[in-house]
Amino acid sequence: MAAERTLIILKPDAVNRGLCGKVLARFEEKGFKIVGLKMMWLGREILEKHYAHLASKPFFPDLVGFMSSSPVILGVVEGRNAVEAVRNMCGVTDANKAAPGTIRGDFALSTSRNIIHASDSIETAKREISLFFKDEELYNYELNNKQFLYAGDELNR
Ligand code: FUP
Repeated sequence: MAAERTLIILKPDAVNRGLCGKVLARFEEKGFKIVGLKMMWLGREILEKHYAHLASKPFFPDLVGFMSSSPVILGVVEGRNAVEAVRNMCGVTDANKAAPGTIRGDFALSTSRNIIHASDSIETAKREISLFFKDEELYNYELNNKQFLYAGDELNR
């Protein structure tokens, strides 16, 4: 199986509202493997790189201010179709419109205080993971439950 990896950031609202455990549990319960996890207090410089594509948006100053207002938890999640599946688990950007059952739909009301960031493509995931994690902070290990998570044909491609 060509397992994908994707970056998640549990934003300051998740940390300050005490929701990080619940959010991480969803990825574990789904069957994804956490291959990197750490807390960081992000500064303006790294946030301006991470959100470079949004630099011209009117909400950009608030976004950077919010994301640097407290420590965040960064994770790398691995599994089949991880990029798309994790995005689907997060729900749409405006948490008020996010479907019940999604992380944003269940835990937030706002377009900006929306609990979690997740990479939006395989290319973006590679760039974002390398922005926040050194190679030695990511772990290759086997979960002994693969045959209960994936069918044989899914394991072999
Ligand atoms: P998403 O991929 O769902 O995180 O959404 P975007 O990349 O479009 O936006 C990134 C972040 O910018 C959002 F998570 C929150 C912030 N944002 C706002 O604050 N206001 C907006 O209108 C849109 C995005």
